Amino acid sequence: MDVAGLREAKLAKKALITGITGQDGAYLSQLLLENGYEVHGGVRRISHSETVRLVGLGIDQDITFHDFDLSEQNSIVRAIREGQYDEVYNLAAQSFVGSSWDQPLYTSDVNSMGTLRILDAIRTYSPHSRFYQASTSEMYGLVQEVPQREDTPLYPRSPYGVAKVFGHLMTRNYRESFGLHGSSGILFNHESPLRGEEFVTRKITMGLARIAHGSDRPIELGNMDAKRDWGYAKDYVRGMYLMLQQDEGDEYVLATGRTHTIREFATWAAAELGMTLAWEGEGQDEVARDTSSGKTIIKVNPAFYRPAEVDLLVGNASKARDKLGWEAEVSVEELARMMARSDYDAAT
Ligand code: NAP
Ligand code: F7E
Repeated sequence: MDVAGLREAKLAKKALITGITGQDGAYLSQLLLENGYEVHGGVRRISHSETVRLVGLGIDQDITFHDFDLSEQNSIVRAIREGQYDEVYNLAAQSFVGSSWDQPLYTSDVNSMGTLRILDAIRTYSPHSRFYQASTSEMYGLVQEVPQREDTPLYPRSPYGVAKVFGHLMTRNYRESFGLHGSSGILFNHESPLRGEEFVTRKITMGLARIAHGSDRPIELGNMDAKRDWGYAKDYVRGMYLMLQQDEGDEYVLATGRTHTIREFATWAAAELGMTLAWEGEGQDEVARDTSSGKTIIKVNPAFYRPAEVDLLVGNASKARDKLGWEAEVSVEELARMMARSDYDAAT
């Protein structure tokens, strides 16, 4: 039976996605709709992005939206009790690590207690629902092992990371205590043209697009020595979906297994727009210039330094490969070029 037939015969699976207005929410919605799901999304009244990403993918009309806030117990209970979903994907979060030092209480409430509110609503009102928790490589923080695997000790370095550890362990606890089908995806950084503009990759590609269109204003960045394992968000939402199709809930790392500096990412993205970056100087004096125009493209602004850094992340996704058949398909260089091209085209 095709997707339309499934929906008409009311045989389609029903999923709730929290954080549906975000990057991953948009791509996961698209994937679930392609697989014949009835997709519901939790949206807060004060949404930053509203449905702009879903409109961009042309799928906003195919989704049922509900008022939903992770800090509001009633909205969660109502959604879970009335929805009786087959699958619940908890992607909502205060997801920007940098802001988590300025808003530690809010970040903790939303990212940790918000997760517990959903878990407990599922346990009480809809125990058949399968649950996905958006865990993160930020939980490894000051890394205790390289590369990081599911059983690598956790050492978060930000209020964001600490709060996500709570959600991660609570998901494990509800699985072990109450037999809930709960899975945590420990996802390493994943990006796309839909990435939030405050994250370093998108900040770079939007800045490069602006410069390629004639601006003389350099991009200002903080710590450029950090190394990240960057993949493509569309690959990663496929991994989330696969986790909930398994017989049992579990924990899985999703990563590419390669790590790169911010300089490398910027150099690839700039090349896509015809710029060749040469890096000069050190620390706060470091700059990147375009060798043909001589223009300064990137410079350091210490205002973007963080109180504590995560210097190196690189994941080992062999469990996801062996058990889910999952692998990252898009390389970081392709990703950097894709994002730069998308931002350049959008700015014309
Ligand atoms: P994102 O683009 O920042 O989206 C976050 C979503 O959470 C948005 O839809 C936002 O809604 C929603 N949200 C924020 N506060 C909320 C609240 N109090 N109640 C309900 N919804 C709320 O994040 P993403 O990159 O798609 O990431 C998805 C999830 O994966 C997040 O939990 C993130 O922490 C986690 N994660 C991301 C990465 C990554 O590299 N992208 C890696 C590991 C884990 P508004 O539109 O209202 O702002
Ligand atoms: O920073 C450095 C910054 O903000 C990456 C979230 O999706 O992935 C994301 O968190 C690195 C850091 O991502 C700037 O100090 C330098 O070392 O792009 P980011 P993140 O902090 O890794 C994880 C896995 C998540 O779970 C999170 O939700 O880049 N950096 N200069 C900068 N970062 C930003 N944002 N802006 C700068 O100007």
